[in-house]
Amino acid sequence: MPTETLAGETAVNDVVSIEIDGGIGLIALNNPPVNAASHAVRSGLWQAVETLRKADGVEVLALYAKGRTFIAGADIREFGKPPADPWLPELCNFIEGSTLPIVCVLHGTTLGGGLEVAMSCHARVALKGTKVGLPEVTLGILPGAGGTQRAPRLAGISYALDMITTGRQVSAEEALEHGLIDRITDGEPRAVALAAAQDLKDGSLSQRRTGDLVATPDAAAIETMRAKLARTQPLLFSPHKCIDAVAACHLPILEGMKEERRLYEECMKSPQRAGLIHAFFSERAVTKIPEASQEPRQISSIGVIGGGTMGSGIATAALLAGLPVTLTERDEAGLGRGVQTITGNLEGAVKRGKLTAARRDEILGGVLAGATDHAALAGADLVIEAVFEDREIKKAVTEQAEAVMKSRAIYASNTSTLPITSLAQASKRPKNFIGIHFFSPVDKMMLVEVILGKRTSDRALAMALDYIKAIKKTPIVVNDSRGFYTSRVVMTYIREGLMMLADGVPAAMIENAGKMAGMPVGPLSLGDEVALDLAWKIVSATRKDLGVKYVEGPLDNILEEMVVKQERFGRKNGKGFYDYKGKDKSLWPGIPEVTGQPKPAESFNIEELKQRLLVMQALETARIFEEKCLTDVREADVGSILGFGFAPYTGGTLSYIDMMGTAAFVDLCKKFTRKWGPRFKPNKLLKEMAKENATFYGKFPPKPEEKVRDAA
Ligand code: 3H9
Repeated sequence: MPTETLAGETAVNDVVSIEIDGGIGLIALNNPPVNAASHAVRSGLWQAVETLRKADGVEVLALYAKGRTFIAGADIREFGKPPADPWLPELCNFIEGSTLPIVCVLHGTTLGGGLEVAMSCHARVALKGTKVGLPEVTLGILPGAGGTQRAPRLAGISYALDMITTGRQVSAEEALEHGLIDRITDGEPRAVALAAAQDLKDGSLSQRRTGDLVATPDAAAIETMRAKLARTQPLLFSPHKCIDAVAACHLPILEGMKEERRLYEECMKSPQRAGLIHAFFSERAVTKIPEASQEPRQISSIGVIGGGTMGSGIATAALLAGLPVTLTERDEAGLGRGVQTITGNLEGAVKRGKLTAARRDEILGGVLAGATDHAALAGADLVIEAVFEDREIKKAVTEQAEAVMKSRAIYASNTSTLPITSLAQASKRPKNFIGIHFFSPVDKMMLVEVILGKRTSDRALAMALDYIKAIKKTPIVVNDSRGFYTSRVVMTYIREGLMMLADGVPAAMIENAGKMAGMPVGPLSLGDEVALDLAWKIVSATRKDLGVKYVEGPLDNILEEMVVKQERFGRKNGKGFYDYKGKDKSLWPGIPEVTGQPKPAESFNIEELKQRLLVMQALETARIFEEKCLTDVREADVGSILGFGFAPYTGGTLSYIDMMGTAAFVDLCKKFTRKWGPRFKPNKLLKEMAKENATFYGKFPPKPEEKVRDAA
């Protein structure tokens, strides 16, 4: 093809274009939002290389992407559809086999198939700030376009194994250090592509074709990783397949890729893949907040009452999102502690590169204000209360704050359990009263549970959602009830752990069962994190509120003994079910003094213990759904994974039931009811669904436009 015809940008198809500039063939991708390697990208890219290869005078090719990122992976939306040529692995091999050298320019988050395309190019340049990763394992699959063969060749087996089995994103600097990329530079992708291609042409940037490289054998790294995953993730399917695939990298690359493909197909068939990909899309769906039909609303300043760990975390999140914050505390000492915690949080953000030192100084120089008088909250559009979980204290601060707040400002309680409608009784403007439940630690936990009281208005909800969007967290919206959704389910997990203790299950076995079931921590450990005295307070408040209706159980005795008699409150005072020494912890040897001597481990079936822990949480979710506290099946799933780490491979609590089949789930509940007690009784909704052979997603299809809904 004559060069002149390619002067300026020429479209190959809707998402790929080419141009020729001084002997350099430029290929640009433009497939928003994340340049996923869809069929159009793959075929366009193939055609682009083919065309430029034949063009007169082109000596070197450079590939870059427009928009926010280079390719962020294969197009997950195409999974499950019939394969369309070229497949990504074929494309990668085609790129690698190109006689004309190809350099690519990475920016944004170059992930999965995107990094695989990059690794098949002959040199890789990244813009400053780029992150790269092979996150396939988080979707229940493995890098299936040569990633398991090329990463070890470029970066060594040990490092590749770590990246592939964790799915973590690494900085460009780290990628450079390990040889995954060849250079980091500043600039616009197109200009950098031109310059890099020029350097490739004149030899100042060297080619590294992965097919020519050999991964240094490292059997020890492979065996160490196998042993580690057998211990930490025995239940997950794809991490083990990732190791098998990397282990094939001693073969010639095309042979290794055949093995990779075989293992990839196995992962694609696994129900865990379905669960994890379902969770990926649900999470994004619940984050979407439709433009409300309400009047324009804007939150330009936040008030936070209470400078404890939660209050300081909430204040930090708002400050990092650019919102001015006024923090109030009851006295100077409390305020000082709060400001100190926030300052520490900001320091951490500077260290992690999330905040500039100059902005930190600005924040501490006035964007953050502190006061011991609630009058300081007069200018806030949204005030979030994060004081003790105590009705009387909450009532008093509500009254004091409302006395000075703007009439249309929103008041939110960060309660984790107390019903919002009852807390709103202290408010003169219950329409503007809402629950915004954060999780600890606030900076790490992405979920925020928004709770609607009986009289909460749509405007208050819309304001709360706007604010959560501003601080880049994922909201779920639930109707009012004791413990709402997440705390209520978390408590059942902890409670099941305590019930197992009462049944005589050895504590270590309970903890292992939790982790082996896919929970991030065992139930006793979680009890310690949540704080046993808080759990005891909640139990006592529930008992007081429910009066004669409250049914006492072994849980009350264990908690009372631990908290009241032994003063073991959990991690916060260094002793709970575990003894804590700095970062180390070990199970407290005195547990049998509280619960009685455990039975031998052989008396229990570990599979059944694992099921008990998951079934109990899923069952409680089904109850909450029946009570209409939860109304969106996706919010149930996302809330369970992001809020309390419910075994992510299941897709979430309701997907767990759907995947098992409602009838099988109900049968299991009945079996557990006979064996372990009435807390496992399936609810009416589940029994009906079992009869109809219905699934949650089939019977209650999610409607995205209902996110902002009438609270009445
Ligand atoms: C893979 O590569 C397999 C290969 O090894 C082998 C193949 C043979 N596909 O998260 P956001 C959508 S597996 C399709 O809100 P952010 C997402 O749904 C893939 N769509 O933005 C959303 O759409 P919508 C390995 C995708 O800035 C929109 O983009 N790669 C994909 O917070 C914005 O997403 C991964 O696992 C995709 N691959 O975060 C990366 N990715 O607006 C997965 C995103 O309609 N992606 N979308 O809801 C991510 O981690 C984040 O999306 C990313 C951006 C960090 C890229």
